Amino acid sequence: MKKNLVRKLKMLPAIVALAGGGALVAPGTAAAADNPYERGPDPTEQLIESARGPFATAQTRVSSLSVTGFGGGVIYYPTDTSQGTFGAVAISPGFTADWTSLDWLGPRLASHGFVVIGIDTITRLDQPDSRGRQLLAALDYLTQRSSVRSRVDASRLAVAGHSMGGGGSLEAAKSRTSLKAAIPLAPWNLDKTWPEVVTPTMIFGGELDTVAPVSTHAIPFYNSLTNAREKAYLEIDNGSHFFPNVSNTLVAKYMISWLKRYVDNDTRYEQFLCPVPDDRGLSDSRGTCPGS
Ligand code: 9J3
Ligand code: ZN
Repeated sequence: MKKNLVRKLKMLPAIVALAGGGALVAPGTAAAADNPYERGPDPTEQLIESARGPFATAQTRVSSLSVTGFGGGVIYYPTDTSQGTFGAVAISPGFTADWTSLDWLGPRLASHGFVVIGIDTITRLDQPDSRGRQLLAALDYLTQRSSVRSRVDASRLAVAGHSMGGGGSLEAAKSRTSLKAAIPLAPWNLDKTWPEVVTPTMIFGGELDTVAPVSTHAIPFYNSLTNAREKAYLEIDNGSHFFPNVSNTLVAKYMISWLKRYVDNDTRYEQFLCPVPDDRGLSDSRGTCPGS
């Protein structure tokens, strides 16, 4: 189910105004260079949709035996040390799953200039509140004790997760308001109301999810984020509960954009987030962009 044309028509006046002339400022030059957290080249749609971003990456396994508060996992990081530190994101899988269920996201996000820690949970049956605490424990491990701690900016951290891990990412943002971004994917939680979250939050739902139906999970969660500084809801057309478990260009391009915009304060990515995305492949999209 689509709803694209209306938005394109709404943008017509802006297109006409641009075509009508006047000097246009080249994007991403002077103002962007003032941002110390900006990493990588001026983005294009092609860049954020491609299988890999501009940074070479490496990965290192974290044994469950070497950590407390979460179940270990895998760290993915840009190998470049010439540009200062990077922001970071911790990602939790869903009920009964482990990190391998989401591991396509590791190199994909890291290659755009983020340190990623994909976690295994202590047990596969851990509930969302526990997954939220484990995401925070993983971020603390990453920034304080891990072998890549010197590569990470501990003041610019984010969380994400699938299903109960997505519910966990809301729990984490609720309890640690300093987080810069949260991205629940097909989130599942018994708590339906998230007014405590102030972190910019982008929720992905699957249109046909029968495990965490958007009507009782993602959409009420989105609606309840009344105090989030920014929020968005993107619904994968025909998506099942398991859309995050295989490489998905829409998930990647908007996760990258949200992390860039709110972890790196990189306004060069605003163009992909506002107006609210209307790609083919989205059955619904909502957000706090002006006019949305
Ligand atoms: O993490 C998930 O996939 C949660 C969905 C689920 O199985 O909830 C029912 C207990
Ligand atoms: Zn609540």
